[in-house]
Amino acid sequence: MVFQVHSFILFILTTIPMSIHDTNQSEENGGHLSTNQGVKINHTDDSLKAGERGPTIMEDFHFREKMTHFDHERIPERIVHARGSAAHGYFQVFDDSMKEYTKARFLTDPSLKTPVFVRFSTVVGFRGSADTVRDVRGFATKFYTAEGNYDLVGNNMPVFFIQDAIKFPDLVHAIKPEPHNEIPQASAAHDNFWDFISLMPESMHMIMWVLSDRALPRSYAEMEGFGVHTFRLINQFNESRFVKFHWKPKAGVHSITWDETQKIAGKNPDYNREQLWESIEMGNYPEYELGVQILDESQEFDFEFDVLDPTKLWPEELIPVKIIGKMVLDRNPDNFFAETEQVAFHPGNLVPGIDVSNDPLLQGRLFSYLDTQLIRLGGPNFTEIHINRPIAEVKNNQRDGYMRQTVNKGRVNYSPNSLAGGHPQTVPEDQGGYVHYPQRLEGAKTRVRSDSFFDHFSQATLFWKSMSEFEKKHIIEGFRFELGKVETIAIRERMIDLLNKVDKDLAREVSKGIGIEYPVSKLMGKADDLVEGIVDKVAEPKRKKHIDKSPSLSQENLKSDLIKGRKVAVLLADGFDNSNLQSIKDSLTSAGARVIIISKMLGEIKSNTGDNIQVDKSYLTTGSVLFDAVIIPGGSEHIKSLKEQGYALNFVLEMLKHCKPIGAIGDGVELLSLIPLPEIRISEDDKVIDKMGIVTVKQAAEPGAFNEAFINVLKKYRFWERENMTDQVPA
Ligand code: HDE
Repeated sequence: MVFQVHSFILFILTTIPMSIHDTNQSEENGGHLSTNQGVKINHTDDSLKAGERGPTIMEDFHFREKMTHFDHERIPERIVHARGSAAHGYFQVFDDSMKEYTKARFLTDPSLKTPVFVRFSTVVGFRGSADTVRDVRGFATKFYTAEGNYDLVGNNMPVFFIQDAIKFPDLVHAIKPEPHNEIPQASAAHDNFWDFISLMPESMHMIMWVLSDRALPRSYAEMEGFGVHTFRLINQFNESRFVKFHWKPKAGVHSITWDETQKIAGKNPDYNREQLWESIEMGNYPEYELGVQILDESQEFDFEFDVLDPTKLWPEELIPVKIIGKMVLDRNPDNFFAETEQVAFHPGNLVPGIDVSNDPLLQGRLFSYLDTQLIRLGGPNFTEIHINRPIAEVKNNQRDGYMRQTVNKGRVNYSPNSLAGGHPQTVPEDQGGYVHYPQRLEGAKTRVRSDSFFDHFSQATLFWKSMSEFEKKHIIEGFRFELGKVETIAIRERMIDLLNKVDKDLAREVSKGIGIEYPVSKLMGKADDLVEGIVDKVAEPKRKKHIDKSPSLSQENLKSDLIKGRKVAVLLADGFDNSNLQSIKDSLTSAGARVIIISKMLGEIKSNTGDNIQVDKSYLTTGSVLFDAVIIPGGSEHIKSLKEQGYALNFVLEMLKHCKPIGAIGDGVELLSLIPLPEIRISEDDKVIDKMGIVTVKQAAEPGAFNEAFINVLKKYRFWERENMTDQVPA
């Protein structure tokens, strides 16, 4: 009996969300065309006119209703994070080990599969901007738990630009397009932003992240997520601990190059949106593990950073991440507007067992999100929109307002009451009522920042020192691009001054690329001259618990060798070797990768055995930047044609430059002779050669060895060492 009751509850918990969310759905198949009043329409292609060639008349209620609805189809886009893409899925903990720390059931009961809706976003660009800009990515998760909705509204970087929410409007004004001409779109590379940053030393740690490859994720499935702030976990004994939340992607953390991001923005501005959509449609579900870093209250002051400072991370080597559960995104939204656009997140959507800390950035967010939804979604009833509706029962005395959906029955809308038997009633804490953690608070009212928040550079330096050589190179190039776009020389100088406080090599290398003299003693203006107290207040780090290098910050250590979903281009012309193609195609597809046939024209092409195969994309409709690797099979006639196709050569050159795997079989190897491959040895016989991700075999008697070598390089993703030798590659 006990078992039956338990499984019945489970059944309810796992089925409720779907049934509640389904109530507003409208299927597209079947039915007749009607007005919003349900009146059937017999003609919708012409408006009602006075005579065949006469003016439209007012009484055309169908025209007016249709046009009025259309005129009001847009709602204000989000002030930040306007460009987003989302997916449904579920979250489940691995075991009940979190019981020691929290009473939140979805974090402690491994039998619960909590439905989630996750929205990924860029921050700066408008709703229609490109996906691949240099930017922070939003990673917001709504957990529809049985105890109410819990939102973890995070980013793909663990820190933030500013320490206090009151600076947020300034930060966003500075980074958005400049107000006089609304240029540039979705880019920080302009004077206003760097003017602000050069006067805001607290942003230096975040700036290092934003200038790193983390700002250029290959896909949403391959980036980490962070709750950023310190939150609290509260257990059943009302003991509080500090916590930071992490999402760890199962597919590893991978990025694309800056050059690719810009080309993709033209070739396919929906790059990340489409990847998310396609991978879910194909059953290749993005998966993440949830991790927590937990600190006892007694450890609050053990570290050189203040745990309340959102410009600081907790190095994983000092405070390990405990992996507690997994999230799988397995269903695409049915309707972009209804779900992705209307979803409303709020860091103050908490459930018993999770509470907030005094982080002054988080405190400000607790006001801002609810406030913004009122204007964005048109009033206080946005929680009734189906994507925002909790699966937990909602009962209170809140009534009316624009677009109210609930029909509250009965006469009582106040509390206390006797006429409704005192209902709805409050719930004691031990029965699930939310009670805020009774933290002791005292202090004089003051607008100051704690001295413990003033070490702005140590963790920026830690980040820099933890990077691999190629990651450092990318950061330097990133700064050269961003600051190179800044026209005001004094701003460039101030930035060099700030970078010098992070690392001298970094400042020197960046200055070389942007025409600023180094060392800083030669600078005309320094950040210190304009920012009061930056030097005296940069307190010597307090040398408490400390590390100089954090391997977990480098993407080099966060790779995964899963090749599921990787896209491999095969360049073909008539006369290609069909056995080469079929053999590598079978190996790649059985390992989960996708093979896409590219040729000059769409339609069919002929193999050397006379078989026709279908072309997936022409050079015109795609580009090398949209693929992870390229293969050139053999076939003398086909190679002769490819050699004469500039598009094909450029495709391979870009692959080379972007450090991606290149494979060539038989005569295919000849195509590589046309491109500069300094120091890269190419096969001249039946031996498979694999050099820096370029896998070749001139005589492919036995294809197995080539296929295996190629899959291995695909697992490695990129061969960054090639970057040092491809400066002369004309792509
Ligand atoms: Fe947000 N942020 N934010 N933010 N934020 C919004 O809320 C805000 C911050 C984040 O996919 C807005 O509904 C303030 C940090 C994400 O719908 C707005 C401050 C982090 C999303 C807002 C911050 C975030 C938002 C705009 C400084 C990472 C997209 C529309 C105190 C932890 C959610 C909206 C989605 C969206 C305010 C800083 C993450 C205006 C005032 C730090 C992922 O309310």
